[in-house]
Amino acid sequence: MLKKKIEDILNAQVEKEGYSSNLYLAMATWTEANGYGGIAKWFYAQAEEERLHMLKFIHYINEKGGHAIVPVFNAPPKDYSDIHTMFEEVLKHEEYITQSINDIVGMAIDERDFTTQSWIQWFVNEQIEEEAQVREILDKLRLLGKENLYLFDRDIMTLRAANAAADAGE
Ligand code: OFO
Repeated sequence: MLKKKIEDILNAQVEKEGYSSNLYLAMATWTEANGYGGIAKWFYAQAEEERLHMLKFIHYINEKGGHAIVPVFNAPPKDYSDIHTMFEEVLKHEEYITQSINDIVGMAIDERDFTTQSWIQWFVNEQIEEEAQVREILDKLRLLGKENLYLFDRDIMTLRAANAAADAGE
């Protein structure tokens, strides 16, 4: 059985993961509508991943005897100035998510909830990878400059596939 405090912080994370999914979906549709089909694919895939993260939290809360709540989500921004700024916002958002995952770890330790502490480690590692991937994208964007995004748009999914293969130890 989850302590109420733990159930509440996990439910707050359900909202954050769902908002992340909607944020990346908004970025996907903006990039698709503005001619960046490759970058849009990256964001659609990312939106899907975040939805799976949300579901992981929902299932864990329910399996542990709590009640996962589907919250109201704030609408993400619909317009973005450019691709560089967009990925800077992604990094800022992921850093915020990392902080909230760390807060869950901290509370699980304080409450001596060793099951949640162990379960949440998957997300601790996931955040390391997600932040690293976005930093890599930002490094590439800095190298390319603002005008030259054709190749980046073509290659961004290759970068994602390479990261996935590295994670799988291929
Ligand atoms: Fe962006 O990662 Fe979920 O947790």
